[in-house]
Amino acid sequence: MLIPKDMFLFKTNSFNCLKKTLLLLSFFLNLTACPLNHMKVLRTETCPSVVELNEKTNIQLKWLKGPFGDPQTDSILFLKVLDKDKAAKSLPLGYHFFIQASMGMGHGLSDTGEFKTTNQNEWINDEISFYMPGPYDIKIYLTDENYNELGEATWCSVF
Ligand SMILES: [Cu+2]
Repeated sequence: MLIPKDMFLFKTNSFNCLKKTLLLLSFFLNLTACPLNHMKVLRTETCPSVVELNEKTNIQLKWLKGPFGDPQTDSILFLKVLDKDKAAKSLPLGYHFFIQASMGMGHGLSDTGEFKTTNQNEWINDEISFYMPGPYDIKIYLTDENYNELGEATWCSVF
């Protein structure tokens, strides 16, 4: 079973990041409403470059295309798996990444696509599509071969 524990908790690991987050929070709070608990979700207009999934795993993130707020246009997300010291590492065969996104008005993604890998280190999902532009809480999570959740990261993104 997939249990989205700590689903909305984003782990900030530096004071600067926290400061930036709070600044952005206060600036955008009344302009755009992100759906979830504002104090726990990193607010950024762009995707963070590295997020922590669990105590042993970070992932480097990069949108190769998008994100586009248009269900007709696929967005492409690249992931690279890093260890706790941010050095590249490979995951066991059978592990999977998934993406979820939610908007305050109560909908998710138009298409979650599928993360694919050939080396268990770099993954790409070229079929992600969003229904519309605006503020989203975006979550990436990792499971083992039996779909037990092993870690996750959530951030808020406005596009
Ligand atoms: Cu919407």
